[in-house]
Amino acid sequence: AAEDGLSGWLRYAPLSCGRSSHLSLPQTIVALNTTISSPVYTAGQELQKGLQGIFAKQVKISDQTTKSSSVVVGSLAQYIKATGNSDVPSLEEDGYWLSVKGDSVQIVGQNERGALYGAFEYLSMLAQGNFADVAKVSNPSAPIRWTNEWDNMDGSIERGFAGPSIFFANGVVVDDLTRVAEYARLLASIGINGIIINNVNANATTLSTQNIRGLGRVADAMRPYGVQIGISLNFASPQSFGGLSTFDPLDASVIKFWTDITNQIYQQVPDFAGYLVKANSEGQPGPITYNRTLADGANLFAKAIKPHGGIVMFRAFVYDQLNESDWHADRADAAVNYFKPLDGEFDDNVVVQIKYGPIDFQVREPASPLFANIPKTNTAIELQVTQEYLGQQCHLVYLPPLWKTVLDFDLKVDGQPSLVRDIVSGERFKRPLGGYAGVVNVGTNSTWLGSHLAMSNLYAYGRLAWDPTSDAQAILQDWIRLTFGLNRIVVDTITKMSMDSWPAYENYSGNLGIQTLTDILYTHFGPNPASQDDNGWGQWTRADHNGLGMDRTVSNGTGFAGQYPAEVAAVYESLEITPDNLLLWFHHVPYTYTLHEGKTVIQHFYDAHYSGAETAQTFPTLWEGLKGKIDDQRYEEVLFRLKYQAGHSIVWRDAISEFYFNKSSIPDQANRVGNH
Ligand code: GCW
Repeated sequence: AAEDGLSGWLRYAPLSCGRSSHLSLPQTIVALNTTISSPVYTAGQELQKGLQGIFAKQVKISDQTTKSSSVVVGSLAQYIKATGNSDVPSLEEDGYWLSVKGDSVQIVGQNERGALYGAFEYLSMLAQGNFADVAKVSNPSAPIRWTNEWDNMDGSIERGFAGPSIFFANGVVVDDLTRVAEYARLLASIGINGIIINNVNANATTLSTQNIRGLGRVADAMRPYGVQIGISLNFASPQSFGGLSTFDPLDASVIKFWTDITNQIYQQVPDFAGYLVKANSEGQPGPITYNRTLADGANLFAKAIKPHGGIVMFRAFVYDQLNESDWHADRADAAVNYFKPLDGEFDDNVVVQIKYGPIDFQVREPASPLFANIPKTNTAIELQVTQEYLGQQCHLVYLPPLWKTVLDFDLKVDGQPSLVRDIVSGERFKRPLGGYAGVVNVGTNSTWLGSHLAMSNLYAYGRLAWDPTSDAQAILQDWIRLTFGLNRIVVDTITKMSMDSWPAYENYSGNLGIQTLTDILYTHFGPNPASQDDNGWGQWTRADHNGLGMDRTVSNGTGFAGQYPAEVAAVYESLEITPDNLLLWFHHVPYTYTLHEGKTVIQHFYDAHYSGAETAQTFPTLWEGLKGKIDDQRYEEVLFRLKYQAGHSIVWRDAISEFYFNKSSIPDQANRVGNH
């Protein structure tokens, strides 16, 4: 059963008989590339494994096309060569065409990676008991669909909740890369094409000769799945690691250092994807040390890597410590202040990687206004699969509904429709590059993320990066069927819990846009509303005896609302029309302020906390309805976590309610708070 965890949603569990008995399945698998590390070869193996697992049917693999009853998989070029048939719809990079007519199946990728994606799609249909004929083209929304792993060279993982690294231990790349290949398999099955394998708080020793050779081995393990690797860089490496006297990005010796390192990497990893850089942020070194701009810093790497075809993901998460006594100071302003003046100065192989909200992966944030402010720059959105502020995998929180509040948000740049998802795809501003970075932080735990149910977030991350218009619940249900089987009660129960989970977490943590209210100083886990204020981190709530919230208006506050295009800014500037769920993000109001929903702010806090905790109480009971309908091991492991969540939600409820009762001295109309 431990294997069940490792294979995630790629279990290929047997279908109950009735469903497939009359089915005619392909008799042969024709994989149009026999080279062992090629994605098309992998696709052939995967199809064989899938047909064996789902239908107990042994199917031969051949490289010769046959006339009938076969599944043919290959790139467009291989397909045309082998069949002479060029009648395939046009495809974009990494896209595929899937044609199923009974036992005659064609899977043609624009490239080999696309062919593998098509094979996974076909297997996903079969595993879900979907035997319909189809003829469909599927293209990704954006070229960059990467994960970021915050793995340290010593094997620990920053904000990782599933044990130590699968990549590194004791300062070097591990010897046994079995788990790395298995991870690549999962990633490929959801269309992920790149991975940054070390922490953005990067250690220069990743660049040692031994480790660069290690990168070669990691790339070899992931290449059969079409997953290209990249690394995070420490900006000061020329000095701290290379022994130079400087790391000034315009210095000739520094440029040579990075050019040499890049050449060494490409010798080991010819298809290396690129670099990720966190500079001048949270104590990390960067170009500003030398009075150079962030664009100078990004372009340093861009120029070194350009001849090899690589790209640079440059993080927009740059901010400074601030003084809370200044009512105009605002960390949320930082990204636009730093990056807007640089629009147009980044090389064309630089992508600015922007966290979804202006602060830091909170339970609710408005879309980062930076997406609207750098139209001459490639951008990507950074999402977090690892639940840093959202219960750290001890709580079930299905995240796509949260992500969609940002991806589907219309920033109305120049009065034109400007959905965030169309900005990061490159479409809105006609940019050549763009896409998605998801911080995942898988570990050696046999569930990958530390929790079986958390895997829906990883699955959905890939599916949304491929097609952000797809429905969060539909994606979830694909994942449930693939992971736990087709039983209707199982599907309905996990759907209900998951779809209820983010609203519940928001209810029992931070409401109305006040941020998560978790401890922000150390653990980022559990309630600690006081920790937001009285420090320089700038995640302030400004709660006092009369009211709370950050005044971010232009007229009276930090001016942040004015960073949005006019139509959006007008909404956030106005206390009257700001949506309730972002009220306290944009405005400082008394506890007695009446929301659109009719309650006061303080009563909403009380009610939401009781209602959120009540929802979490339903999870273990709902789950108990699945006993015997799924295997005991996963049943017990999930139940354990859901019980913890149910209890912890009460801790949250009481801590937050009492905190604001003590601040405000306003009684709860339902008499639940402050009565002990
Ligand atoms: O919120 C902070 C996290 C850090 C993280 C940082 C970042 C990797 O607490 O752990 O560092 O964000 O995103 O760079």
